[in-house]
Amino acid sequence: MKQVSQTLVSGASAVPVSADEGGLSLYSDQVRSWRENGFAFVDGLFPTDLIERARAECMPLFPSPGSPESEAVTDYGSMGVMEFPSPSDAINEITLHPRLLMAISQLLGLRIRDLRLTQSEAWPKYGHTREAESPLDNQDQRMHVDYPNHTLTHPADWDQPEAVSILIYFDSVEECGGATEFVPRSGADDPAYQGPLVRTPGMSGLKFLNDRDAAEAYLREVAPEIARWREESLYSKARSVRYQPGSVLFYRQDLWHRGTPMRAGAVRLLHNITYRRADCEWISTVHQGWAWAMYRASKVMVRRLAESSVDQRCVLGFPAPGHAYWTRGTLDAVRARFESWGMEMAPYEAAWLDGVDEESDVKRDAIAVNGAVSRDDLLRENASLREELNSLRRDLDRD
Ligand SMILES: O=C(O)CCC(=O)C(=O)O
Ligand SMILES: [Fe+2]
Repeated sequence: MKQVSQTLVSGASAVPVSADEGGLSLYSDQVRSWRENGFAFVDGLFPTDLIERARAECMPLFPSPGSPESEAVTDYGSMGVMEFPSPSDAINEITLHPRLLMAISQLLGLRIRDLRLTQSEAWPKYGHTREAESPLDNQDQRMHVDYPNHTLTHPADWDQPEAVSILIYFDSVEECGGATEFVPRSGADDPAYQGPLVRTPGMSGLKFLNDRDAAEAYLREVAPEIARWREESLYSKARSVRYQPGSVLFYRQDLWHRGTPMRAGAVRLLHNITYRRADCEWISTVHQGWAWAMYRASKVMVRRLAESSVDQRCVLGFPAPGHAYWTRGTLDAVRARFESWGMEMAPYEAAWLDGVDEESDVKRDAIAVNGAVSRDDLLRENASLREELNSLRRDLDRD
């Protein structure tokens, strides 16, 4: 069978910072590719030195490739070390980078302040010299979708995307191997994407297995139809990313994809990020929650929050200027908490003053209540008109 999976997709350049594109990050064909085919693979979104800095800050905190400690790493993740807010300033900067936020805002068609961060973790994947010993090994992943451990529900209809999943690479595929594979959605009739997306290990009564060979052998035994469909509609349609330092794969929680084996002795740093729509509360925050880090001696979270822009704070759940949370009391209290860290309260003050000048909340409430009263009146009037009509009909019948 022809393995289309060998097709490497190269990154298409993001909108350069200097270009006069109204501050956008992605071109419209990249947005269209994400919305229709489920992915956009982009280079040049971040400054090169930021990517280099992130790698340099992260790698000393992880086992070196080839070491016995690295051989023992067989699963996803950084064991909490590089979750947001992480000890790497560059990783935190990438997580909240204005160019990234703009790209996500374009993909979801929402204002940046209507996005929420739910995941940010950088982690190393090591190429091992030995074969996978466990069916849970992460080296050669089974084809999967990410939603089952991100949302309490199932992704909404394809045209109503709720979240953007992101992989950022810091190395090159030539050096490391381990190109992520994904299955582009070819249209509304693509057999790979006829929902519900439950024909995968860990779902609908199937055992959870991570390793591709183990997972597919198990499916061939207990659910041969599913195994056949996965072979024909997923694996044989997969494409791989020709990643370079700074490449970004924008995908979705309902896009089929998988990690593939690394070159023995190599290490690849990957940064997973997820943003959701603010109103999709069923998509959980994967980590501890941002406030939990406030007590760390490094003050990494306090500093990050104080120095962030209004939009960056919003994506962490901090109330936007004009939000009902802000009162004279909360403005003063939040200022007292963060003033020595340099938090700029002017935008919140200004919006609050504007709100006080315009119609007050009390007045707005009164209008809403009056609206409801007149709706009731209309219903009553309708009922009495109906009654009148019926009585006229009765009179006519009698005549
Ligand atoms: O390792 C990879 O290339 C893909 C990782 C992945 O699928 C995931 O983190 O959900
Ligand atoms: Fe995944």
